Amino acid sequence: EAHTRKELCPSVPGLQMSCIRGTDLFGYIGIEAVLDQMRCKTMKAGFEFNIMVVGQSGLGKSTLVNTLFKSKVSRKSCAPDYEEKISKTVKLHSVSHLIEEKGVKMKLTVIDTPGFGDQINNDNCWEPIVKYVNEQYEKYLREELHINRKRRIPDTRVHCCIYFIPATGHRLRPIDVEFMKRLGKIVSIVPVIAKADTLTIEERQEFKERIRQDLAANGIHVYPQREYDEDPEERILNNRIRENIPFAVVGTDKEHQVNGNKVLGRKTKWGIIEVENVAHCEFANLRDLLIRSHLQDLKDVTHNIHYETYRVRRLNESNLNFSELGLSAVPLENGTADKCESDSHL
Ligand SMILES: Nc1nc2c(ncn2[C@@H]2O[C@H](COP(=O)(O)OP(=O)(O)OP(=O)(O)O)[C@@H](O)[C@H]2O)c(=O)[nH]1
Ligand SMILES: [Mg+2]
Repeated sequence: EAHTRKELCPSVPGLQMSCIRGTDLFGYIGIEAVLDQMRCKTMKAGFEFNIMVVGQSGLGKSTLVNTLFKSKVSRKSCAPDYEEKISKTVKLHSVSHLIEEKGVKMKLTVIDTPGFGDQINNDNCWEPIVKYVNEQYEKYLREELHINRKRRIPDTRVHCCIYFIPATGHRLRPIDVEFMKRLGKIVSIVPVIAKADTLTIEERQEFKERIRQDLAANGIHVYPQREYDEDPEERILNNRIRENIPFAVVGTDKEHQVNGNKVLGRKTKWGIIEVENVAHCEFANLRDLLIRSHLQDLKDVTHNIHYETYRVRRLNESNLNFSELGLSAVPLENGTADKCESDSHL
């Protein structure tokens, strides 16, 4: 009893709660087994991860996504036909794949945005993208508000948007600023310097520094955002990522022999650029952020911050008038989501 700490529960005023630590217990209870139960459930159900790539044509978007997931999850453009070449608008294209690794199933959806920034006049070329992102929130909101809710609402919300900055070595271009300013408010943006093998190490460092200055000067918030760090430990980890952003990446779909090992790389006349070698480029940092350390956080931020902001705005707008939200199972109007070309490879 002497060890039992009594404190007030901050979330419920007046309620007293005692805190009993492991060392104070008479014996083993087995609470920790809940972790195995969660693991089992996640393994059975699998999870969804939706990633969007944005950037001018030919910056290596498809190659990078294929490199990230070590498979052909995004089709590389091979000599687009004339029709495609002169496409006047940004057309969204989503492809889903079921990837399984050690029994864990992930439904990966890659949303490609061909045509972004490819026109002579790029005014408002972000609009179809903003529209798509919001439509996925709207879809989710409608599902949530249904009286008979699905046990698991299909999640098509964009969990992460990789924005490709061309390796010019100068600064951010107006189109980069305009896009990230708008999209940064509704989705988690991870900017990358595309085809970084075209810059020297000094050029790369200076370019990165200038981009960070431009992001700060224009009030652009990219992932991971400082205000959403949950504790000091996470802040230290995320500060390290923030100091390094944007990652200078290189993509490839070819393997080469280096010292007897097969490595993913780009073969040039003067040597092989190994994409996963941190001495060569920052692809590994990007992969670790998106998949190995922050995948769940990206999903949480999407749900708790971006979707929540949308939800609050929508419900305030409609003043809880559910019929206005179209809850009589009316399909979405003007939805690019529904119109958007969608292949499934499940
Ligand atoms: N030097 C260099 N070339 C790359 C890199 N990544 C891709 N490429 C090459 O760039 C060309 C275009 O790559 P894609 O991945 O099709 O580019 P994309 O951005 O998907 O192009 P669109 O689908 O037309 O928008 C291909 O020839 C790739 O081999 C890279 O990191 N460095
Ligand atoms: Mg492509």
